[in-house]
Amino acid sequence: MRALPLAAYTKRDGALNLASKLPRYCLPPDLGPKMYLGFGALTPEGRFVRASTSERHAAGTGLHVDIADAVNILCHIEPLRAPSWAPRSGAGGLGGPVGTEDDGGTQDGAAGGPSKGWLLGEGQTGGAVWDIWHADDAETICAFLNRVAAEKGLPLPAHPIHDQTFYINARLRKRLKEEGVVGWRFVQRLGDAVFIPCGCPHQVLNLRSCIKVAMDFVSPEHIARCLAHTEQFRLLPRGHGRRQDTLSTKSVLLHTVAHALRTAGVYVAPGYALGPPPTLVGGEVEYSVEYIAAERMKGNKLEYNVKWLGYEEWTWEPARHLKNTKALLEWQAKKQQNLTVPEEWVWPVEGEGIEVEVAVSEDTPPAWVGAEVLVVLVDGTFQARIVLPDGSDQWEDWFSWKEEGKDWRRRAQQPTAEGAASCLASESTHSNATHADSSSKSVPTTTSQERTEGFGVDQGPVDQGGGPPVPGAPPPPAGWKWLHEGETIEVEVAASEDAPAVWVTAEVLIALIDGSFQARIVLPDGSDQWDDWFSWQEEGSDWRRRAKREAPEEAPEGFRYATCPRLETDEDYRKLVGRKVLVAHERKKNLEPNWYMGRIKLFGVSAAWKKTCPSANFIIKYSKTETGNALDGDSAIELATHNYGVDEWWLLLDPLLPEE
Ligand SMILES: O=C(O)CCC(=O)C(=O)O
Repeated sequence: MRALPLAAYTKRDGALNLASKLPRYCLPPDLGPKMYLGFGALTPEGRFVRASTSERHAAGTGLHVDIADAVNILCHIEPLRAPSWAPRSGAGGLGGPVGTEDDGGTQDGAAGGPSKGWLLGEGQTGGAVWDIWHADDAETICAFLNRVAAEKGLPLPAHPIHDQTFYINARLRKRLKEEGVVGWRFVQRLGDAVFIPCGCPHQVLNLRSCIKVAMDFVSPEHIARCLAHTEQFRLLPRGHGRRQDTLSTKSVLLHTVAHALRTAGVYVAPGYALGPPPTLVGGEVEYSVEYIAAERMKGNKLEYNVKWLGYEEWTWEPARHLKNTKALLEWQAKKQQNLTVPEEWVWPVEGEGIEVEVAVSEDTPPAWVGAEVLVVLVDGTFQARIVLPDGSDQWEDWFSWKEEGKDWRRRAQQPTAEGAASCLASESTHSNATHADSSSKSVPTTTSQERTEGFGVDQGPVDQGGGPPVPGAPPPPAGWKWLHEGETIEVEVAASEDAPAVWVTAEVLIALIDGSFQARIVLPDGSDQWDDWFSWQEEGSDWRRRAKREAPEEAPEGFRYATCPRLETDEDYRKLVGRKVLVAHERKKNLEPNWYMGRIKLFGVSAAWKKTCPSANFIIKYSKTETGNALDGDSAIELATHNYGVDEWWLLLDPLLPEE
C-alpha cells in the first residue's frame, strides 16, 4: 500500500482523500484494500473457455459503477494454460446473462473490423481487458441496456448497471457506438495501476488468471458523484445488494467542510474538529482520555462524556470503553464528592449567562469571561460555552456546583429582556427558572408543564431553545420504553394561534436519566426548526412515538417494487401520473396505520389540499377494493425522492410481466 501512485489521493490518510477527514469517532468507511482473484478466460489457442456459471463470474466483473474512486493494481498473472475443461470453439460464454464476449474480442474504435487474435496477442503480456465509459454516459447506457433486456424478453432489471448482470460485448459495444457512446478499452498488464473515477460504468475481463489489489478513495473532484450514487443506491428496491451507504458519503462531506473551514481559520464546533492521530497499542488504535466530564443513561446503558487528550471535543462513550482507566477512577471520586447538591444552591439553567475564569496563555493572568450554560445535569454539573471577548476563540467545558466562585461565577447583572427582542420568550422563561428567590428553595421553579408552555409547543414555532431538565423530577415507571438519541418521534405543534395543532416529526437530541429529553422539531415545509424539551409524562399529549412503517416484504399481488426514477424537473414528476404507488398512512380515527395501494391521479394540488398537507404535490386516488375498504377517494401527499423508500412514505409499483 505504500507504493500506491498519487498517494495524496489514494492513501487512507492522503491530504486529497476526503475520507481522511472523518474524525476517529465516526465509523470508518470500508475503503479496502480489496483483492480480486481472477480466473483466466483465454486458452493458449485464443479461445474463450466454456465454464460453469461461477467460473464465468470469476473470469471478469460485470458492468457496474462504484460509489467511490478507486485504483486497481495488477499484482500477479499466471501463464496462459490449457484448461482442464473443454474450450469453447469460436464463441465464449463469459459475462452475465445478457452480454458475452462472443467474437474473440473487438477493439473499440476499429469500426466493426474485428482484429482477430487481438486478445490472444494481448493475452501473452496482459492480464485483463478493461472497458470504462464516461460517467456522463451512464444514463444512456442504462436506457440502452433496458432496451436490450426488453428485446431479449428478459424482465426489466431493477437497475441495469447497479444489478451488475450485464457484460457489454463487442456486438453491444458496436450498437452503443452507433448511439454515440464510446468507452475506453485497454489491457492492464502486470504492475499497471488503473484509476476508475467514481460514477464511470466499467467492466473487466481477465485474460489470464490473476490477482489485483484495489483501494477506494474519495477525491474532491468526484465527491458530488459519490453523493449522487449514494442517493441512487438508496433508491434501489429493498434487498438489492447495492442498497447501502458503504462510504458514509454525507459524513465525509460534512467533515471535509468542517476541516476546510478550520484550516481557513473559521471557528468550527468541537464535534467536527480533528485532533492528533491516535497511537497504536498492541496493534490497536488508542486515544488517551483526558478526563470524564459527565455521565448519562442511554437506553439502559451507562455512558460517559469523555474529553480526549489533544482534542477539543467530548464524545459519549459506553462505560465498557473506559474500564480500568485512571479517568474513570477520578470521575468516580469526583462524583462521590459532588454527590449532594446543597438545598440552597440556585440551579443555573440552559441559556443562562455566567462567567468563567480563563487564562488565555501561560503568561496572561486569568480573567473572567462570559459563558453560556448549555446543558445542566441532575448532579449539579453543567456544560457551558465560553467565548473569548475578542471573538478569537470559543470552546465548551464542564463545571460543577462545587466550583462556583472559583472556576465560575454568576453574572453580576443579567442582560435585560428589552435588549434582545428576538429572545423575549426564552428570556422570560429563563427568568422564571433562574430568578427563584434565593432565600427560598432554589431548585428551578418551572415544572415540565410550564416549560413546555413557555417554549411554544402547542402554540407554534415561535420560540427557539427550550427549558432544561428539572432536577428531582420523578423518573419514568419501570417498563417505560426509553428514547434514544437520534430516534424520530412526533410532537404536536400549531403553526399559529388559529391553526389546528398537527403532529410533526422531531429528532431526539439528548435523553436524560429522569426521562426528559430534548428534541429538534422541523416543520414539514422546512420553514422553521427549533429545539424543545419534553418529559416522559407528556407522552401521548405533547409527543408520541412514530408508528413503525416498514413496507411489507412483498409488493401487492401482481406488482413489484420499482426503483425511484429521477425526480428533478416538473416533467419528471408529471411522468408519475397514472402509476401505482404504495403509501404509508399513520393511525387516524378509523384508519389502521398501514401501507395502502393507490393510483397517482394528479400532479399539483390546490390551496385547500395544502391545508391538510402543506408539502403535498400530488393527489392519490384510493379505491375500497384495493385498500380493503380502508380508504376511498382522493388524498394529498408529497411524493419526492427524500421520502421514497421501504421505511419512508411511498414506493412505486410496477406490474409484474407475464413471465415474472
Ligand atoms: O478486477 C476486477 O475483476 C474488477 C475490478 C473493478 O471493477 C474495480 O476495481 O472496481
